[in-house]
Amino acid sequence: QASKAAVKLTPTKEDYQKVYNTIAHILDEAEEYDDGSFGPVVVRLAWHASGTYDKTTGTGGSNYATMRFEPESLHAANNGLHVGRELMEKVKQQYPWISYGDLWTLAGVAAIQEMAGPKIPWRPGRIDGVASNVTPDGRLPDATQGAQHIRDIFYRMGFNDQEIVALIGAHALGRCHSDRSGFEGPWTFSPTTFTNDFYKLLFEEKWVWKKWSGPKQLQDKKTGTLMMLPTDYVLTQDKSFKKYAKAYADDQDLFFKDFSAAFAKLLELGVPSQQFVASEPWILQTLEEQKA
Ligand code: CCH
Repeated sequence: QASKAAVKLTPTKEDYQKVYNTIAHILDEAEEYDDGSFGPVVVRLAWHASGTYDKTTGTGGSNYATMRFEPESLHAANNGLHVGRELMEKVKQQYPWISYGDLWTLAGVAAIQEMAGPKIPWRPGRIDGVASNVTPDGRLPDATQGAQHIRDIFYRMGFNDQEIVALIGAHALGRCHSDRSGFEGPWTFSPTTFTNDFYKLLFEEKWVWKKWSGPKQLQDKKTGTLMMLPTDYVLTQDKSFKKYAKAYADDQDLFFKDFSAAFAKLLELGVPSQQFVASEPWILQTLEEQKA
């Protein structure tokens, strides 16, 4: 009995690749959901699980997966993420040895890679915390605000302007839901494919304020079907942010490289390095690559 448990105490890279594969298949079982993929909501789960990090106190981040607990699960910023958490519960049942923090961040990696994004280096080592580890409300960005707020929030995590702009490019994926955040609509025409279209559209389209009773958001003048949050639009207005946003609009390879580095860093925030099983992060393979 003891030896059986010991086997699963040291899962290998191959074991995590199996979890990745299970997640990748589940992301696609979404015929009735949004744009046909759970990928975007799972990327958001990984981000909100990690983005609570505060470098000054060393609290928050993906280590303890505290979004499982109230009140963090009920924080307004996390509205709708129960969809992602419930999906991951199915995976957890199949691989009970994985920690929630590892599971959610690995799901973010699988979602980005399976939606044709860059490879995201990742390694396991997060442990499950308890309810008293939950972080206070207000650590995640508020989309109604401006450049100062974005800097306050992301500098607190230890990111610079370039990394901030790269990370927000994840808004190439998914959409806003009026019953979750109050905002409505997708940022791009291909919300289940990872591209640099978010930046291209920011600069190429003319953006006007949407006339509606909901929160202030922008819509593209031409079709009226795409949206930008006030915080997204700031990337074209703030001089330092604009420099990077323009560079990513012009060069998808540069965006992929910088997004990969910043997202990998985000997913490890708050995890004590001695907890990591491997000295260097791993590159896991896409389903497509494994067929070859
Ligand atoms: Fe985001 N995001 N995000 N975001 N986000 C929303 C949806 C997604 C902000 C606000 C919102 C990042 C940064 C920011 C995703 C990934 C990232 C929504 C709509 C709001 C509001 C939620 C809803 O209604 O369902 C703000 C503000 C910032 C920073 O200033 C970063 C960083 C990432 C990841 C690296 C993804 C993906 C979505 C789509 C989710 C879905 O369900 O389709």
